[in-house]
Amino acid sequence: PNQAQQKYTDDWQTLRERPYPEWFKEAKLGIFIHWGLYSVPAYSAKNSYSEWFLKGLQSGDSTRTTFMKKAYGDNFIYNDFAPLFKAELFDAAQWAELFKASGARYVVMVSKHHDGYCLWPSKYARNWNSVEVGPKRDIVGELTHAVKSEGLKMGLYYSLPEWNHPLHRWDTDPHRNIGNYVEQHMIPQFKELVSTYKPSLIFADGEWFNTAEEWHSAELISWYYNLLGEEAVVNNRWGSGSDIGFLTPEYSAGLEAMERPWAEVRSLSRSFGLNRNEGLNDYMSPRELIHFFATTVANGGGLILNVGPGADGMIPLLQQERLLQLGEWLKINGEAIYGAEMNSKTSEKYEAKLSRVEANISFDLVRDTPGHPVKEDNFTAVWQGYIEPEYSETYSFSAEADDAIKVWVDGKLVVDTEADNAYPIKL
Ligand code: FUL
Repeated sequence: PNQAQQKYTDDWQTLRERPYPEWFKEAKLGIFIHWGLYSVPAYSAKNSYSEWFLKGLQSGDSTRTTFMKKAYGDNFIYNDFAPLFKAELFDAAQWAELFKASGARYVVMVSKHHDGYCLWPSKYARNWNSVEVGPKRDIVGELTHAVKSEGLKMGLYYSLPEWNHPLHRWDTDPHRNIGNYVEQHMIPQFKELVSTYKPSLIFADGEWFNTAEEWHSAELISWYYNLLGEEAVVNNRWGSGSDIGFLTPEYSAGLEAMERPWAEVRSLSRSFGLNRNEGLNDYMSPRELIHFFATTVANGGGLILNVGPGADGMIPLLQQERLLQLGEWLKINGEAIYGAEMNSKTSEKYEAKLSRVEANISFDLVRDTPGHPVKEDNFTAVWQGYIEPEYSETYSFSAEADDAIKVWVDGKLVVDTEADNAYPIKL
């Protein structure tokens, strides 16, 4: 390896100071994919993660165990899902085309979730990977190729721990010494994955119970940075003490400016893996999705919006539709979204844009507390300035899913989301 490739060592300070790549800061929207053996039962209680199906069986969660018996019989075990995960409709090019049309600039695929099943032919997961059992295809490879062909960046999610690995049964004893597991299994597997597919982004996960030191995180991150160069970016889930990478709030109740680049992670519903126990009402409406996305960007962040395909490889049509709706919105509003400064406070951003405006503009946000719609003064603002004829601009600001937005120009109500459901807000 030449000197450039050796630029980083496991010194945390240098790793933390490394700049975030421009592509990531500008991207704003990424697509997460949770797809694996858990997509076969695709079932859990509402408000719980279907990709935690194995964990549910291990801990005797009644929704999952009851469903398992009812649908598959008494002697069926989690491993029996592998041959049923056929991916017969999986078309990587179609997925990539959809992701591109959503306006996303990158994709993050779960390459291995906490159940340890790999979507690439890992030699460290014999008979527990998608080439040997299940689809008989290299899913990570196919999707990486298709996503790059669409001009998007490809990222990979990788679960550091596994619930059922013989060297470290995370389900029963998470706090045990994880040294053997990490050194003999996780590090070689991580390096196999990353050196084969060279993802532009790594989303580590499952770090909760152990320190960055125990996970050898600095070693892995520096190795990755040296391999990929400037475009590489990592998230923040590398164990206590790591304090590195873009922040990844998950199903946040309130979004706000943060001290580092960040991306909210969530799906359109309450589960990342497909949960067939959810109904239409559990999914965000197009309006909620757009509000939510605009809020993340207005607060200096981004969104990694998840899809949960079925075991056959089809992305549910409702999810496809939402992605396309967001894409349509971004076609018009993208200018105000992509490249918006990260971490700036909402108000600062408005001021910058509105300095070119000639009109009295006031935004009112009406928070719809059940039964008592209240106007929140916090969110009301009036600007005066000078505007060109034909001037049009798009704004994003903090709002919650049920809020109503009204915009007045020179005292005239021009947008009322309650009344006309209008997107984008154009003046
Ligand atoms: C969490 C995981 O436990 C969830 O299953 C999901 O993968 C989410 C993105 O990260 O921590």
